[in-house]
Amino acid sequence: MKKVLLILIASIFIILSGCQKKADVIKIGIAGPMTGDQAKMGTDFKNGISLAVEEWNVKDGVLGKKIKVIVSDDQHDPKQAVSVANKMVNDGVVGVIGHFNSSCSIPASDVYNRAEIPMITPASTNPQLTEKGYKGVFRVCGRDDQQGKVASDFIINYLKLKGVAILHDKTTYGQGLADEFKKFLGDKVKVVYYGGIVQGDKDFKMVLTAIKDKKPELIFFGGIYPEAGLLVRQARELGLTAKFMSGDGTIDPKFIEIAGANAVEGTYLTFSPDAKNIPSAKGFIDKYQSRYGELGPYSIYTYDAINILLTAIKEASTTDGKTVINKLHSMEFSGALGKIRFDEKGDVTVAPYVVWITRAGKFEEYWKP
Ligand code: ABU
Repeated sequence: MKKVLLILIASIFIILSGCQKKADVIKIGIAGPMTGDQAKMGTDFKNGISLAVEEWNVKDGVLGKKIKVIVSDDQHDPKQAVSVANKMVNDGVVGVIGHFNSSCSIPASDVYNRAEIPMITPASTNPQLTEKGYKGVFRVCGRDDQQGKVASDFIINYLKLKGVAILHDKTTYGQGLADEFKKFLGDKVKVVYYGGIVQGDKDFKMVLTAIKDKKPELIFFGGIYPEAGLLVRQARELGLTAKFMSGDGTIDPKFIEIAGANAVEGTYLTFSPDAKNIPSAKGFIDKYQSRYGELGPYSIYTYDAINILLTAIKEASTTDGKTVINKLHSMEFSGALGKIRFDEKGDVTVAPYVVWITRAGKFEEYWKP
């Protein structure tokens, strides 16, 4: 009898200490392409998150509990994104930073919305994400209707071009951005070619030859750096001298590396203004560079995104999803990027886009509307 009692007490102790252990951490999910051809973006996400979480955990985490990050690889595949979203929810995350690709963020947002937990994407720019009416969906980047407008203003008012070709990678982001760009060109610029390529393909010479025949002054590409780099390289190999322009999905040194320094010289892209000129970003950038090397385009957005989420949890004094979401809507956050506030849709209230140029193997801010 005594033995049975001892076993019972020991079992209760083990169960209680297990519960105690579970409750000792607050889990935050991070999702993006951690492997594959867009893994650089996932790495940038993880680096930004690590710096932020370290800073919180050194000060005892949030609500007196250490923060534990659950990293999920969606492989930039929408189905995989839904699968990892469900897994993170089942694992008990109280919020998610991600995903990178709009094609992943949009279907995954259904899962987070059902679970009533907030998601903040650092990088998904397709307008549909915050047009679905989900109260818990936020982004710290801008939108492709804003980005496409700036790109078209640049073509119409600065370059004063008359004919362009438009290509996209048939993804939610790539085609969405290409279509916004086309919409804002209106009848001011003739679109001499419009078409899609397949993400993951390596040889674009057939489509580029068809474009060459149409003699565009510029090729606009909606897509990500692996394909953008190959398009620029192969266009130049075919003797296609048209200017090249793309969006924020291409601002990464990998784009320059894939295209080659000569071919990529003078290409344009739209992105937000250089974070290196933002005084509040200096501390983060110095720390990031000393640990990881060159700053990735979305590292600082990821850093601010998780800091916003943790600040909301702290200010709300709870991890309850609905309460944290309400807090995210009402608060103003001072981060590395400056002041950030969300509108009723979950978009940032200020999202300036500018045009960048590639010069001597580096990206430089070039033109602002
Ligand atoms: N905004 C750049 C690429 C990520 C996405 O929106 O799909």
